[in-house]
Amino acid sequence: MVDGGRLWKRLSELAEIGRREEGGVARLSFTQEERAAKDLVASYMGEANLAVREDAAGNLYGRREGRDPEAPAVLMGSHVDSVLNGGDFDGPLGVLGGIEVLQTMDEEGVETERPVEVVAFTDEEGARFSLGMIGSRALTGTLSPEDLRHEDRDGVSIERAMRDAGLDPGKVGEAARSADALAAYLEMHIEQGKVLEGEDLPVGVVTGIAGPVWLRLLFSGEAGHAGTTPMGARRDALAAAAEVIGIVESEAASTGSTVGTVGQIEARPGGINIIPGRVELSLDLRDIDEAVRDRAEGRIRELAGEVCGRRGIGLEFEELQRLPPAPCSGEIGEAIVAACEREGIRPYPLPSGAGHDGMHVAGLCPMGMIFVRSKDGISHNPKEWSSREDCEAGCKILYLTVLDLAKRS
Ligand code: HGY
Ligand code: MN
Ligand code: MN
Repeated sequence: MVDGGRLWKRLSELAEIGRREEGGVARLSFTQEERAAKDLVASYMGEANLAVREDAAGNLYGRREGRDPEAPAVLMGSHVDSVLNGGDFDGPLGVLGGIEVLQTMDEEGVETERPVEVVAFTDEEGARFSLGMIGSRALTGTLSPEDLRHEDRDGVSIERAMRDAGLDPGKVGEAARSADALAAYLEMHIEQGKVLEGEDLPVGVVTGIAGPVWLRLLFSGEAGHAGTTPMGARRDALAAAAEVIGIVESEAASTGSTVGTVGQIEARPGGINIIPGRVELSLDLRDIDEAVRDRAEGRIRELAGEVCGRRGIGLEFEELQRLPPAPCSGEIGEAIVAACEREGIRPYPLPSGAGHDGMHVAGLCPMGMIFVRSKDGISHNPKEWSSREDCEAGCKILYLTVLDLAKRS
């Protein structure tokens, strides 16, 4: 069965790539840290006797053949890029867990009908270019030329970053695979919430993934002298933005299921004695129910327009990404439930508030996810942590589920 010690050792090794003083990790896409992480993962894939390849989008695959090399493959995956100061488990657990499953199969001489693969997707987080899931978009043939024009804070586009990383952005189409290449996609991931901890369960069965809308709000007022401009004569872009941030929080909270976050804010010119003339905000709005999310978005747009109208502030919305919620496959969910029951773990279904590559892969083949308990539900934070026992439990469920799916003809 899977070797939890080897999985834990590899998690610890990978976590040191991109380690920051504050204790978190920073492995942004198409940086040397992500490259180093993929090189280390490729070495683990070699130790598992997998056929290793990297596609035109930088997705790193390891493949183990089954009896029928033409059969659609069972694919496991996740990512090794991180957010700006992220934790050790978000992404790596799914990639290293998949390698552990395949290495165990190899060591135990397990024969499957289907080929089984594991992939480390390029740029799941979107931390650098505010797009995200670049690798799984490429896999599903949905990465567009305008997507590649997204820029990071230094004005470097995805296109340029790919070239600097030795990739040819004009060839990302070659990373696309057809629907008959894959039979199922399965991702093990940390829950990044508190539900499993509340249920005192090590793992859970994901029912669906909430759909995110990412927007950029641009407020334009008038820069002015902080000392000589009466309060009634200002067009303060930051004061308007502050009101809108409060609206985001109250409108999201009002539905009972929507989450709304303003994670980035930039005020210009940024002087202590200058009334801000321009402000840029990010908005991340999500719900497992698309209609509820879109109604909340409509209210936020309407109320923000009223605030800015009253204050004489210009307001523009720029859409960065919009994804529908992605339901998980019932058939794969049943296979995960059967694996939990076999391991004596109460099967517990729960939705994912976080986005994952499976949202895109679900467009190609049935998709399923296994969650592993997160301590205090913390993630995207150096304090992100899951126990070795829970990581091993999740990997056992992944192994049994993949074995079930891969033995089917
Ligand atoms: O943003 C997310 O939900 C994921 O962590 N990329
Ligand atoms: Mn993740
Ligand atoms: Mn994440």
